[in-house]
Amino acid sequence: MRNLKNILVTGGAGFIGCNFIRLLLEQEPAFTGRIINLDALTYAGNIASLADLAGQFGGTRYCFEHGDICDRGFVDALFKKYGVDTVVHFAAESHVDRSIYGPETFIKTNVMGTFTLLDAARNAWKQGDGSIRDDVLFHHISTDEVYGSLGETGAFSETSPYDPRSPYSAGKASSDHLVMAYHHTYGLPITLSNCSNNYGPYQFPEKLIPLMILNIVEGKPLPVYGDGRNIRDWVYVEDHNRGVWTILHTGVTGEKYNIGGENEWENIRLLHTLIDLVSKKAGLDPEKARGTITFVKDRPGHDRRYAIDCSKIKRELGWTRKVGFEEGLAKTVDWYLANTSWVDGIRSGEYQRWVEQNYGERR
Ligand code: NAD
Ligand code: TDX
Repeated sequence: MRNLKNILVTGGAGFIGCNFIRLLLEQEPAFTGRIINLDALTYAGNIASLADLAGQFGGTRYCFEHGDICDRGFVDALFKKYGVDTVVHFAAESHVDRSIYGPETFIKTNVMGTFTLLDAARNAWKQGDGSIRDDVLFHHISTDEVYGSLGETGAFSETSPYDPRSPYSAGKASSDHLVMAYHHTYGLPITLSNCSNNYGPYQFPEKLIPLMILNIVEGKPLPVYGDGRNIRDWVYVEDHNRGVWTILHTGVTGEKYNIGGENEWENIRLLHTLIDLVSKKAGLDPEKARGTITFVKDRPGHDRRYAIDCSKIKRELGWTRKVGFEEGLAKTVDWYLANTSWVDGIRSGEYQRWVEQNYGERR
């Protein structure tokens, strides 16, 4: 069992990262250490997602550092300033459509940013004899998309070959290889997890589930790519983060673990389920919403099906999912219906203006 004291969480202002920080500070009494949240506050980062926690734990158990993971001097200084012994690396450009429109940022952040963090960790954790401390850990968060696209049957296991097909997944695949290379070449203590599609509170409303929830409420068109029969394996964000926490504690150094929901849905079927749920909760007519479903041009290189075989983490580390899809979707819809100011802040540009006034235009 590792004893984690000073955890550098990168991308902690994003969807999964902010839920991870909440999980540790609010729900894990076993965690008594400190979290340093390093985030560049790109369009996807929202420090408002953690405003209440900053008030409660700020300065002692939670610190926010605004900066770029590609900035080596800045990252080196953070390792020194906080005596970082653990890195949980969420920071990334994460939206496949944006990677098709503009791949360069994806390569910078996802590949060069990961390299910069790995090399800074190697340097900070090096001992006098050149070896690396064994009481430290670099955990890398990755995705099922590195494995490519499945046919009608089968699931990705940890030994499935890598076959990324978008600039996003190619960058994530490169970062996974760098993490493994730093372990094998330099002895950096690492663990790695590849997770399927997450859903839950605080997800930026460009991703399928929050986008559809908000568009249903607002009576806007519901854009379905291609024939709508692509399949994703959905896991509630808290279950993913519990898996990460389990790996941090008990995962074997040098190993990778798949995390998934064992919960496959065709996009179009999921959309009909969301229409029923949102309409019921918001008092809307589901048939009217169904009339706004719009089949649009397909995403180039659109992966047909993802499914994760997560038997390794279940068998070896005892992780299991706690939140069923019906419960998770209901919680998610409730959260978006209740937190309209969080959504409005993003959509109105007000939040971005606030970031620029308070933090300057770093990126
Ligand atoms: P997100 O886009 O919501 O958040 C990413 C965060 O990283 C943001 O806060 C952003 O400001 C920050 N960031 C981006 N570039 C940065 C940089 N150069 N320096 C510092 N911070 C930077 O993403 P997410 O959905 O929370 O995903 C988090 C991680 O999980 C990513 O590595 C992603 O590949 C992986 N992942 C996501 C999913 C999913 O379904 N969302 C599934 C599997 C894996
Ligand atoms: O408007 C839409 N219409 C649509 O049909 C959007 C935004 C998406 N889709 C489809 C594309 C996918 O088949 O829905 C599916 C899910 O799309 P996204 O939410 O963009 O997720 P995906 O491309 O599957 O990638 C996600 O899961 C793996 C995350 O964004 C990644 O960061 C993660 O690694």
